[in-house]
Amino acid sequence: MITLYDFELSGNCHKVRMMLSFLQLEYERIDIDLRKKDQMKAEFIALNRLHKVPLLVDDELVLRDSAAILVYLARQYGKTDWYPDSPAAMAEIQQWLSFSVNEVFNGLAMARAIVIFNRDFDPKLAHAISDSALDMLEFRLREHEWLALDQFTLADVACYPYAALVYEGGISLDRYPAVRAWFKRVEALPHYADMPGLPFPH
Ligand SMILES: N[C@@H](CCC(=O)N[C@@H](CS)C(=O)NCC(=O)O)C(=O)O
Repeated sequence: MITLYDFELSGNCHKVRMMLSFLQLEYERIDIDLRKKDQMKAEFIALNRLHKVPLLVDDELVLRDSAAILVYLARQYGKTDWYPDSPAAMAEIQQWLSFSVNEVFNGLAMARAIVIFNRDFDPKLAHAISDSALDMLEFRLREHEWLALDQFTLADVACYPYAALVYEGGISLDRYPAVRAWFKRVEALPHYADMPGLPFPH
């Protein structure tokens, strides 16, 4: 039995919701409303001392961190080609998982969080990191359909939500046609899941 501790407006949580939907896995959803500080309640801290969602529980296994959860779901429940065995392929995907928690989170996610959650973060810094993240995505996607390898992988799941939500942070994607075309490819996949703000309003 899978349980997801989830906040509807979180892009990190949405990576996991997308994955569960792609894999057509049933799960129980427990709402952790970050605006009400539910993540600081003792029951939740007992599960994740870092007080962050997403958190996934699968029987005895308790997992925090969206990237770790994506790896687990891909390998435990099929779609191994989304995280293949070859060391080179794993490392290529890992580059993008790292990019998703560095440039994407500190740039694209923060630019949005400043606007929609009133997050205390330097807007100039968030926009500067966003620019370099979007340049990197555009550079890759000008010549390739997907972020890692020649196929859809966990790299795309990990980077899509905050990239496609960044317009909510007041950042225009007009200069990034290859990124917008990639959004369309992700959004056309079977069992793609939406969330408030997604799919991207093309
Ligand atoms: N690297 C983690 C980051 C998780 C994270 O920052 N979660 C945010 C919501 S998007 C959170 O729960 N923040 C609440 C807090 O820090 O108290 C992941 O990818 O899951």
